[in-house]
Amino acid sequence: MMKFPDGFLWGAASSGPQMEGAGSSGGKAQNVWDYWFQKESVRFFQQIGPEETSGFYAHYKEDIDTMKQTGFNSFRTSISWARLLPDGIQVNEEAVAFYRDVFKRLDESGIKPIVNLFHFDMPFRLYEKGGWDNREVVDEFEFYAKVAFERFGDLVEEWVTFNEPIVPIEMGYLNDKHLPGVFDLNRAFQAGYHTLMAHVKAVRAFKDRNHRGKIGIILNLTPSYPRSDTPKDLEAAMWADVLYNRSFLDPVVKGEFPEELLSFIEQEHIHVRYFPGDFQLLKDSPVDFLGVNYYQPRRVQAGAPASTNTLDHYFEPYQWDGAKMNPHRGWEIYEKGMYDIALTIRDQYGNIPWYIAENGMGVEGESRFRDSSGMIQDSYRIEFMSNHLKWLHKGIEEGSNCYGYHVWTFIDNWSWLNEYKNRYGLVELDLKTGRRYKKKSAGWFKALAESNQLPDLG
Ligand code: BGP
Repeated sequence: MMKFPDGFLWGAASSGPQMEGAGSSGGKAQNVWDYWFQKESVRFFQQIGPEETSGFYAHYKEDIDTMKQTGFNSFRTSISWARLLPDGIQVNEEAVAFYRDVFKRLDESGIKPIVNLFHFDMPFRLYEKGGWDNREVVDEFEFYAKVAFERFGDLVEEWVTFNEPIVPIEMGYLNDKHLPGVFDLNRAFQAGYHTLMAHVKAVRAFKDRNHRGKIGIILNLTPSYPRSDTPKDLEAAMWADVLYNRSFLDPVVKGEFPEELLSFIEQEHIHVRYFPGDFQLLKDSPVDFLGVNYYQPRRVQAGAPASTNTLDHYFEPYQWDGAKMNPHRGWEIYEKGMYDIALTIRDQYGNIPWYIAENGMGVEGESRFRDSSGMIQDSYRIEFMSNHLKWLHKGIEEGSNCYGYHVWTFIDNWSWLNEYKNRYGLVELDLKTGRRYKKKSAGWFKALAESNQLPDLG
């Protein structure tokens, strides 16, 4: 019997920009995604823009009922900064009323809301000022966080500052998958540093005002596995780990930067502007808990010295022969990675309380798996979750302090540049009608959540 600890959190994660819709109503201002779609819709899969989400803004009552029927005892979403503070000064009371009703209904349904403040959705007016490049945005974020704590603090006990703070940096400053879409290592570090300071200021504001509940952050941790045990490959894995995991993990949990990161900054002649007092603030503001998004590992080998891409000098990806792939997303499925994360947190991060904040499988063309009743038989998704949970369970048995598992996602939702190409939901969204239909995995998840133990594959 794979029983999970009492009170284990079962549920799903989503985000405001990916599920709310109503992008230009309810008083919401534009965020970067609204702006980018308006400017360059060809970049978006099948040119489906951020207005075409699952429409939680209009459907939240029925969606919360469906969550309850699926056995959820918790659900994570994010507040839209551009909806709550359209001009950065005046609070949008329509947004307050909407979020308050959502959080209240969740609570009345026995579903703990876990509320995140930033999920890749920089308000456009701040993007115009330079976004995370600009230190002023740190103060704007602190103000936004304070407004959120004050307006919703009586209904929310679990707060998250950022979801995957490294993603907008990696995708926007070392890639062109988020705006601004440049390759600039110095700007990447500056923007990353400001993101971290925004997190720290929000944690401080929360603690200084003695708000009830806890505050944490959600990081996408990708364990780095070297191609071989040669010193060069081991060093490559170390760099990948330092840059992509420890760059945020160490400061938010331990209050300090990894030494290797500091030597990287020196080696690469990166100049990060900081304020006196920043480092003390960082030291004084560790998180109460950690959310971990786990989808795939990172397989690395020594980099090619002649490469033109700066980071490739340090490590390069390689395709492991034994890899099991999710061909739709192009991501490797490596369930044991979840166990490795569990032990790393136990042994190297003081066994801080943590939970799996996202894990899931995006699949293209799910309609072909419909049975005669019309239900999508997503047995592959059940197998995916089940195999990960077995490894997570082993990590918990061995003492890792994990208290929950959230699947990505509840209802198929809109996804950045991929839109509805890969579907992740336990519940299918009919894009034309907006209607929702449970997939087979929703029934399996209900059995899992209600029994607090791993059911048969079904
Ligand atoms: C995570 C993000 C989510 C979600 C998920 C699936 O990194 O936090 O917002 O999108 O990945 O990825 P994708 O939608 O790109 O397939």
